Amino acid sequence: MNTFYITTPIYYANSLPHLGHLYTTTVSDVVHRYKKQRGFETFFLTGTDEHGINIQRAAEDNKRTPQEQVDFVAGELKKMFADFRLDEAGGGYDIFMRTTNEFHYEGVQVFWKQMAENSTPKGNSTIYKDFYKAWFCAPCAEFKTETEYEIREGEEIPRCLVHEKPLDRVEEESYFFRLSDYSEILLEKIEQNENLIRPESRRNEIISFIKGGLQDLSISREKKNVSWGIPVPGDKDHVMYVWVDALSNYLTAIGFGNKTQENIGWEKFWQNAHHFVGKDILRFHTVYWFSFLIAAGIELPKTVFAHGMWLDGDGRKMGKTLGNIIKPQVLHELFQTDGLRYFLLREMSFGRDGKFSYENLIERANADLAKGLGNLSSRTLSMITKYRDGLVPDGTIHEENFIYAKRAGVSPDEQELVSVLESTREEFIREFDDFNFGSGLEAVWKVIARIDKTITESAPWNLIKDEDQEETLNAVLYRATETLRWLCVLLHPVMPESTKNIYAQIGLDDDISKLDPAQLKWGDLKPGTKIGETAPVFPRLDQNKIMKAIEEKQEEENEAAKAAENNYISIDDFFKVELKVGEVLECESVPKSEKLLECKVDLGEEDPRQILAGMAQHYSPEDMVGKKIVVVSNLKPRKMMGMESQGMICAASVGEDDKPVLATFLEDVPNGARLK
Ligand code: ME8
Repeated sequence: MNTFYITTPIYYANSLPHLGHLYTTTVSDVVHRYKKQRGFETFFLTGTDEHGINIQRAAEDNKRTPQEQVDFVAGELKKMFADFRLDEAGGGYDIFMRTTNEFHYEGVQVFWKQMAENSTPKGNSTIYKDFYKAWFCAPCAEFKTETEYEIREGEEIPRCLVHEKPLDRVEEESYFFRLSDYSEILLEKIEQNENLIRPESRRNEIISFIKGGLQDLSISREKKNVSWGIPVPGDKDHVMYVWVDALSNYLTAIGFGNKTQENIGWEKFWQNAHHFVGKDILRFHTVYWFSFLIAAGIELPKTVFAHGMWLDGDGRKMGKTLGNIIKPQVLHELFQTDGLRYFLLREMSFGRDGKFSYENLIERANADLAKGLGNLSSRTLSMITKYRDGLVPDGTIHEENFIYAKRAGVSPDEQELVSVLESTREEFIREFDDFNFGSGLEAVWKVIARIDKTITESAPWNLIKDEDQEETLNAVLYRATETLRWLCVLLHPVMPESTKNIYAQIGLDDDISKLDPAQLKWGDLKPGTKIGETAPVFPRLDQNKIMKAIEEKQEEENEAAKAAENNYISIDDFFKVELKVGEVLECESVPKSEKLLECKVDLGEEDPRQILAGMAQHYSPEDMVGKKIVVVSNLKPRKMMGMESQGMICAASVGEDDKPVLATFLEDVPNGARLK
């Protein structure tokens, strides 16, 4: 069986996912499902890029450890993928790769060693150690040359032209990859194979970049400066440059250099590997990645396809830097997943930039889906229910009835439609094989329009009244239903749920995800098939209502942002803290501790709680007993001096020595009452 390996970038675990991440993963998912239908043994990778200074800083900003930071973002991304059925359970990716996986550490080290052991095409050592002085942009994860930064008036530290943030000065020992020795071989490989880098315009950019001259690349950082990374083999003072670590994930995930993933069989998939990336990271995926692979003696992937960027209404790249992102949660709450998938593939020509607008999304969903495919499906199937007792009729028109068919504007020759469908299928396959999704879909929608037109013009609601038109009506209904079956198979990778739904409504129950469009045969829909229960598949979207909901969400967010700026918390945040009235039943000093008192506190629960309080210098155990106090009752239990504390007693902290003054009540209150 032929294999097909498709990858998305692994996304940085420093910030929350947005439409851009959803986009690349959705398109890859479509290709993955399409190739599966075509009979390929597929493997689909997505995941998170979890090392480097970027992540380390995000963790510091968020007061998390780096591990907590990457766990958090990986969790959010997985949730998003599950929402859009891009995860394993939804039939999507085969692996959610994380570069903090143990097996990745192993594999990358093997990869590094393999590069280091070989010499360059010019016979030099591939990796060497030197001293490095340069400006580094953490958000770009890239060293910057003079043309890539600016020094503003009155400032000494240059700023990156992309992010306009001050750069980091790096002056340290570093391992270098001898990239300058790879120009010729890179050009040769890229020029020989026009599919290696796509689209052509991007390929040309990379060719001129290489022709402009390549400089050796620093591929490590001193551990004392960047601690969150994978160690360089044999040198514990250095960690790998994050891009060496990140790019190698495409190999380690499928078993290169490690036992854990070995059974996937990396060589079998690697021989037909395709990387889908945004144009922002094409240079890394071609110039650097190709050179690393050549150095390690590993074949290049078959294609690196750089798609364009989603832009906001002002034509600016949507992303975390500008903060002008479209949130996947909003899309998930307000739109149907299949409608969004269709829009993403149809609206933006793969390889070019596209402007995102909710209005366009709504318009497409209404015009192409609700009124287009959805309407075709519901009108056809409901006519079968109404006029033919829910049984798909035989569509043959006998010669003696040709005359009636012609009179109704229906061609007696079924073959005309069959050949249109067959050539549409060829076109669709050609375009999808070539990753031109928009054109493939456009071809299909022409067929939808054609069938719609036949129905409207032949007016089955009139044909039913005319006995002579029985066969004409049967033909119209059969042809529409059989076409619908073809459309379901063709469109399945793009709209997996809705096509399954329509397919079941036609009354068919085979697994559509395994039907190869190339094998579709006209007539396989048997007359007499009992159609299933019919229901609308694509809802009509109310633009005003949706835009209002989006505005409201935006307002909520703005308010939350304002509150955060003022250090306010929301009422929901406050209610996360459970404050309760407690009564101290017993109290003792904790041996060997100057500060701690061990209290048994009644919170109105079955058993009193053991709570440790750092008050021994100001309250004696006798002072405490019998007091009504305020307790944080849902604080995670923690250990102090080897004893567990199951809550926290609230007190004001007064004066220079932070003297605790217990919070208590003027009136009698029952134990366990909640403070609000
Ligand atoms: O670059 N439009 O991660 P990243 C379309 N960790 N796609 C967009 C987009 C937009 N406006 N913004 C982002 C990294 N993307 C590295 C990759 S791979 C070994 C390491 C998508 O979180 C697009 O696929 O910055 C882009 O290339 C990727 O997100 C960048 O994700």
